[in-house]
Amino acid sequence: MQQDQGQSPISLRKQEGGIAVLLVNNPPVNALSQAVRQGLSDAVTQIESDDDIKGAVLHCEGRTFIAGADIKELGKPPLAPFLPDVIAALDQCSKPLVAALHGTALGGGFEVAMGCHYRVASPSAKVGLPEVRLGIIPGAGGTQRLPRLVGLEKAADIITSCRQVKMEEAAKIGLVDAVLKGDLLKEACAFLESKLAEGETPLSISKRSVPDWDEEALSALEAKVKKRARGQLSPVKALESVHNSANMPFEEGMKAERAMFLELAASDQAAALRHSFFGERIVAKVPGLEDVKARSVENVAIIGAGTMGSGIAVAFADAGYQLTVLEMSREGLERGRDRIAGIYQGAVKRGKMSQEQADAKVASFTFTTDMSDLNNADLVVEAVFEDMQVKKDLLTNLEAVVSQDCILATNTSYLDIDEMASVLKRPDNVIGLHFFSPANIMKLLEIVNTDKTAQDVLATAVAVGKRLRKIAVVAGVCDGFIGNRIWAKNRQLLEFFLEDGASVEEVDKAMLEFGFPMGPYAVFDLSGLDIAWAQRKRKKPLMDAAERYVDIPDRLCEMDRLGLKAGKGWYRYEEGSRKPQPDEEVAKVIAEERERKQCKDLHLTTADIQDRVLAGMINEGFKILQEGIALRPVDIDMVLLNGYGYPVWRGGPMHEADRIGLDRIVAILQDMQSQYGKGWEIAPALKDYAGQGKKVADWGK
Ligand code: 3H9
Repeated sequence: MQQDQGQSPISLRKQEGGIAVLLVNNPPVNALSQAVRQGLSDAVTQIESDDDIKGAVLHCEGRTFIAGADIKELGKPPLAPFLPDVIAALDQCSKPLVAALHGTALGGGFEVAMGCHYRVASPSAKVGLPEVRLGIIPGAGGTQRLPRLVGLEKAADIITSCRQVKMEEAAKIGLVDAVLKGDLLKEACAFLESKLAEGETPLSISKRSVPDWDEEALSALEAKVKKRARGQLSPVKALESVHNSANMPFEEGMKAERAMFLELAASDQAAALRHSFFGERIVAKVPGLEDVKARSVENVAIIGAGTMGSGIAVAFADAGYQLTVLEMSREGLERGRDRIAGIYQGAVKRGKMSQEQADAKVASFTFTTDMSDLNNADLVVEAVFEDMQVKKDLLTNLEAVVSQDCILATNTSYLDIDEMASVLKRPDNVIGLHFFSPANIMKLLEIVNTDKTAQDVLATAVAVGKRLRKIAVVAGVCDGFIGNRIWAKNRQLLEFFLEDGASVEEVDKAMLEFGFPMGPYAVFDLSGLDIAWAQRKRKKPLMDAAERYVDIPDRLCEMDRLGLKAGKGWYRYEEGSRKPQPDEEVAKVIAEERERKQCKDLHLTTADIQDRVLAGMINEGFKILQEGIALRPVDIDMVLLNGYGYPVWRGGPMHEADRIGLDRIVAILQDMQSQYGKGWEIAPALKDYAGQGKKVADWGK
């Protein structure tokens, strides 16, 4: 018997034996929209009042169990019925309810499951409470029920890490009561039948008490979470709410959780994190490619097995592609193979794979020095030395060997790919795939679309980016594309600060307080100062003589201060230590340069430094948009968040521009322009937008 409730995404179907199936159908991920909440609420009333129903199984159509609240509704005034009340109704239902989980039961979805008396799941299901990642805390009992189910420490870990727990662990720690193979719905009904036959319904989780916990382990976890939060509020608030579960009666803990949830949901941080959530998905949708068919890619070749090439090769292999790695010499190839084996060895050490799996992975690669071995490649990524002629020669040789349809990708981080492709017969097969180091770990991939790149080549790159599970952002050709172009400008600014009176440590402190994981000068030391030095040498002759140039980094390089690897750079490092220590020698070079150039001390405060960094990025962002290098403002944000350590809870510079107001950004930039001169002109589009009272969010509308 079927009792559909009109257009509701919820239906209730009664089966033989008094079992009802409560079905959710709200594609794509069964999010808890108002209609779903209303439907669930009505269904529980019906289950309660219908004497024929002895218990019910809650199941979802489609690829997943409920994946949480509808994120589009968060930040707006909540609409009744509220989720905590709906879950309270499940929790208090006098008839046993079984949540049958498949796919990803996340956030409000898992909170709904914890409102049921039993949770059963298919073996591939995953559960979790990832709300912290959206700048909120679980707001429908997650912080109160989970500790009662698995204890304070595990609850704090699951909630603050946002991780998805697989069934092996979930069953072990009691997140689910049974993992069921075969047809989930059928098995879940059989499970309920057997429980009904036993005649006992367990206490709902809200009625249970929090198990004893290890105070020391909990404090250690809390300290780690607070340190990692770096200015983000939600993890810290989540800990507080989890703690409440042990110190307050359930109802009181729920009230405190709701208050925190509502406050956080309306915060700037949550708005920024929602921007990031949707931004990651928007960048994957490239306008104009809707009807373009991607080419098929299975065989991938990587040329050059240095640090970058090896990381790229592993990224592809981990996504299931068939890999060939080419090096020019046998020695180079051996070193490359060792590097790749080393990456997998690291995974073995971290317990991510067994030795056998690592060995099998390495054995699955073809290593060669013979270019003709690339004749069956669908895609070749070159990661050789950053030199235009070297790359042109390589691509020309390559084109003669590979098939007509083979895509030729370059991993260059700043060279002109239009020029690179100009020597080829089929420049339309060329595209940039700019990975970030370590390429098998970093989320960002810039896909660089040249003037001649064929549409289906671009569509293929986007599809490959998705399969690699990267945040793949399409960019146009210019020096540094999106990310490195903004970063190069920012680097200039960081150097100006030194001439204008700030110390290396003050600049780093300001950026740490902004929320970057490390100070930029400490990062420069970590990656080595020589690459940027080589680039400055390349660019200096092309620079307008009127542009301000800071000689301090060149002087440090000339003094062999090449960063951590040399034991000294912007900081000095004790033997065997990676901890940056301020160095008098650097302070002396800075003082000499200030003296030589007669620089005025601008007495920049931490806030001045932060404002200028942000305004500088926004200005360059507008220039990039005007030139069509980035498709949309959100693409710029996704590059900075995923490749440059920009704090995700800020949402990215273009998002922040609207929070701060373009008028204020223009005012900061006017000061900067008057002090820095040439090269620091305000982007015309930014001026226009500020003048017309428009927002970045209006771009393209
Ligand atoms: C919460 O639950 C708060 C409660 O504690 C308290 C409330 C009072 N809402 O990622 P995909 C869309 S907070 C709205 O490409 P996948 C997504 O935008 C929530 N939309 O698929 C995309 O749309 P489009 C806690 C959502 O298979 C489409 O669905 N939950 C939501 O790679 C497909 O998504 C979470 O944080 C949503 N909740 O991954 C889970 N989820 O096609 C967030 C997805 O137009 N979601 N969409 O671009 C995820 O982590 C992944 O989407 C998931 C599927 C793993 C589920």
